[in-house]
Amino acid sequence: DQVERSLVLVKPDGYRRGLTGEVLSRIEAKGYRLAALSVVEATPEQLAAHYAEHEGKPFYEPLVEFMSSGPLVAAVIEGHGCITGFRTIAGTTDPTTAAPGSIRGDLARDWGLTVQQNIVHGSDSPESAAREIAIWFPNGL
Ligand code: DAT
Ligand code: MG
Repeated sequence: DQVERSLVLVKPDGYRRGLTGEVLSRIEAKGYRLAALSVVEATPEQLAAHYAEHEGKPFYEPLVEFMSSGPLVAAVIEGHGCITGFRTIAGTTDPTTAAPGSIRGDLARDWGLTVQQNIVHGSDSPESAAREIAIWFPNGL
């Protein structure tokens, strides 16, 4: 299996709701390998770096606050096409319209908050994956 790596987060809502196993199970069932796995409380520096592209947007501050609201799980997954593949099994950003069968479509909903609590993050490109893996696994894999 040609190695492509993606950075996956089980966000604080997913961790709090006990959905970490469900998310990891779907990743493994799809055929991707877990290369690294960690439960962490995100630092402000990590979140500023991770979400730099969203700084200044109306949901940025609530997003960082939400991501600081409890432990999250950081994972590096491996497998051919896993960057696009994970985003496909995650579903689209808005959980209300995310497809049934996807993580967000099956397990998340809109809570009427400024920020979407949509259980998971997945890198959106090889460049993002490399950048994000360095943020969450600064000591390497
Ligand atoms: P994704 O997580 O699908 O890659 P993104 O990178 O555009 O989406 O945004 C990062 C997170 O910010 C997303 O998971 C939830 C939140 N978010 C994005 N757009 C939003 C919006 N319009 N309203 C509320 N929250 C939003
Ligand atoms: Mg994104």
